[in-house]
Amino acid sequence: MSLKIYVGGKLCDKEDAKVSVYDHGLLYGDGVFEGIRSYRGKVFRMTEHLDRLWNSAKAICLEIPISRQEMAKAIEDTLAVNGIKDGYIRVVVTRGVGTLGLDPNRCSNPTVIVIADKIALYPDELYQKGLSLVTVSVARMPSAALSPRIKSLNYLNNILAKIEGNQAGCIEALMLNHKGEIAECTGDNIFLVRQGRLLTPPIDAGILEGVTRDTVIGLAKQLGIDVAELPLTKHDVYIADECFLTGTAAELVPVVRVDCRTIGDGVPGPVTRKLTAAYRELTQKS
Ligand code: PXG
Repeated sequence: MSLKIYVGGKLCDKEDAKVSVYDHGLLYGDGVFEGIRSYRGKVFRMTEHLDRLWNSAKAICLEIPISRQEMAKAIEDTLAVNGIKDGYIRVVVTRGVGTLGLDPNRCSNPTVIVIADKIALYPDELYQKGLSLVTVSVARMPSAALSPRIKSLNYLNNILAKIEGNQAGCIEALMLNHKGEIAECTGDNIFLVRQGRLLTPPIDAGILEGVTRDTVIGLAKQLGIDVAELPLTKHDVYIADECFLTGTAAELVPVVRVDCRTIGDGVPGPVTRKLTAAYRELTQKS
């Protein structure tokens, strides 16, 4: 049976789920999106993802044509009709069909799309052994140009960094901000552990406010782990005892090498393992 996709209020077959070539989401990357997980048939952190989607839309003056309740229902219906329990949900709101000019005022209706699919997980080996990162020359977009807090359809900044990372043989790449501080990876936030303390760049380092990041900070506090959001440099990464990444799809992934330096003992550390276990428990019970 073909996957059903929600497009503009209707569930249609995957083969028929199409947008116009005049949609400004395609022509200019003008739109916003979310990547959400469901565990055991329940959407994880629905409110937080919808809040971020609405905030991203507000920042680009895009009015989402349905209510939050309707969006939540569209997500739940799309999961249910496809019989997906543990899955990945992509919500996209584009500016809609317009003319060939940039002007969003020439677009009629924003298009709402909900895709629910199986989740493509990183191989289990990566969670056991940890991954290698490389710092790339592509800087994260400065907020004065385009705020990284907006989860927009324009991901070329991250894609260029990903390409550079791939060329260096890494599946994730570490991006710095225009000041040379640690920002985030192309699709994940970064955490360090130093002397038992959890460190992560603050939002004003120019990063996406990751939902997983927030969840992990909350879990760490519950577990009595000291957390600080501080400007960090590459040097802080190199001398960290532990390093891991967070993201909706990846959850927590240990990092054991950065720029050919071994991080800590070169294996996933105790704080990373403890937080990973706590995160998995939370996804299974909430
Ligand atoms: N930083 C960036 C730049 C991201 O795009 C995260 C951090 C992690 O945020 P969450 O809320 O997921 O904890 C993201 C989000 C994918 C995919 O298909 C993932 C993201 C973006 C685009 C695609 O895996 N990650």
